[in-house]
Amino acid sequence: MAEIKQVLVPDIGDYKDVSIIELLVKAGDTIKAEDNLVTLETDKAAMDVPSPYSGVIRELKVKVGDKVSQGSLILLLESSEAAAAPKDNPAAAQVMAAPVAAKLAEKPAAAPLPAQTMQAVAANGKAHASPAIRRFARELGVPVAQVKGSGEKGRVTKDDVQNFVKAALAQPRAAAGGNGMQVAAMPVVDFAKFGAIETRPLSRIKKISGANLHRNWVSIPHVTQFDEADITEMEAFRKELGVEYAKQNIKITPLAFLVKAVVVALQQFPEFNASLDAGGENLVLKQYFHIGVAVDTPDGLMVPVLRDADKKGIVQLARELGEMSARAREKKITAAEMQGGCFSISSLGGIGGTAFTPIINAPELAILGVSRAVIKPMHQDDTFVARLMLPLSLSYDHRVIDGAAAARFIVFLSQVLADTRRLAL
Ligand code: CAO
Repeated sequence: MAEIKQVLVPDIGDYKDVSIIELLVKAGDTIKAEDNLVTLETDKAAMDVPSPYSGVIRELKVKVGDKVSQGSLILLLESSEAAAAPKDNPAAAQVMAAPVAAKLAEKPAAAPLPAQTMQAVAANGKAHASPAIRRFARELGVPVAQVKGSGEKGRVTKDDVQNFVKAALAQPRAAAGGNGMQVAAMPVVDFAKFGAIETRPLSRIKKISGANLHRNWVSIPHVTQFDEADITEMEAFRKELGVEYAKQNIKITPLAFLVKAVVVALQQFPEFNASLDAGGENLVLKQYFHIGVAVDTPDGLMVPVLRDADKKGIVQLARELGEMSARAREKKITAAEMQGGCFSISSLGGIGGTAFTPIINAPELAILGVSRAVIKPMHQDDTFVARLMLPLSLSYDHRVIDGAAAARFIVFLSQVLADTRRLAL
C-alpha cells in the first residue's frame, strides 16, 4: 500500500546550514531509490542527496537557496515500497561524491583545454548540468557546454566531466608521440614586489607564432649542425650585381644566393625536402621547392614562403625577397602566403651574431640559420689567407634525418656557396 514518506537531509558530517543549489526533481516526478533529489553545496564540496525510496514526489518542502542541516525535511514522497530502515538503506545516509568533489576543489584550476577537443565535442549540443557539476567543471577548466552528457535526458554527470578531461589530456600526449611528457607549471611571480613594472600584452602574431614554436620545440627532436661557408667569391659577385641592379631598386643581399643554394642542396638530398605524414610512419617527398624566409616585423616573426624557388634566378629571388619582407612588415602577407613551405631560412646576418639554433618550422624537417659573415684567416697551401666566412646553423628533425646526412647536406651547401657556378648545375 502506498504510504507518504518524509525524506530528510541525511548525515552530512559536521556541516550545518548548507545551501540547496539545485532541485533535481519536481512534484509529480516518479523516481527510483537512489535517484538524486537535490544538490547541496558547502564551501568545500558539492553533494547530491539521493532518495531512500522509490515512488512519486508529492510535495517539495525546500527551494533553491534554502539552508538545510541533517534532519531538515526535503520533500514528501508517495512510496511504492515498504519502508526500509535507514541502516538497511545506505543511500539514505550517503553523501554522494562529496569527498571526490572536496578533493578536486583543492586542486588549482586546470589550463584551458585544447581547442581541437572542444570543437570535437561541440557538435553534441547544449549541455544540461546541475550547478554542482558546473562548478566541478569550472574547477577543472572544462567548458561544460562542450561536454556530452550521458545522464538522464542528456544531463552531464561528474563522470562525463572526468572523461572529458581524460580525453583532453590524452590528446597532446598522442600528438607528442605518446611520450607522456609532463611539464611543471611556471611559477606565478609578483614582479611588482621587486621593483616598478609595466604589463604589455603580446601581439597577435607573437601569440600565434609562440604557440607553434613551443609545439615544434617540445615535439621535434632537434639537432643543430654548424658549418662555415667561404663566400669570398660569392660576395664579390653579389657586390657587382648589387651595383648593376641598384638602378632598378633591387637590393641583392646574400639571402637570394642562400635561397638558390638551398634549393640545389634540397635537389641533391631529397629527404630534406619532405615531411612526415600525419601518422608519422611515412615520408612525403615533395617535388616542388617552396622556401620559407623568416622576417622580423615590429609585431613579431613571420615566415612567408617563396614559391617555386627552383624556377627563379638570383635577381628575381632578390626582388621577391625585398617585396615579401616589405609586405610582411606592413602586415600585408596573407595566411595562404605562409603555407606550403618545404624548408625555411632564418637570416640574422644583417644584424650580427656568430651562430644560433633555429627552431624547425613543422611540418618541415629542417631550417637553416644564417649569421653574420666575417673575414677570417683560413689555412690554404701552407699559408693563411683572408676569407669571408659565413656561419651556417642547420637544425634538423632527428627522427628522419641522421647526423651524417645533415653533415653531408651542410658541407654540400657550403661548397655550393663557395663556388656559385654550382648554382647553375
Ligand atoms: N653577413 C653579413 N652581412 C649580411 C648578411 C650576412 N649573413 N646578411 C645580410 N647582410 C647584410 C646585407 O647585405 C645588408 O647590407 P647592406 O645594407 O650593406 O647592403 C644588411 O646586412 C641588411 O640586410 P637585410 O637584413 O636588410 O636583408 P637580408 O636579405 O639579409 O634579410 C630579412 C632580409 C627579411 C630576412 C631580414 O631583414 C630579417 O627580417 N631578418 C630577421 C629574421 C629573423 O628574425 N630570424 C630569427 C627567427 S627565429 O629563428
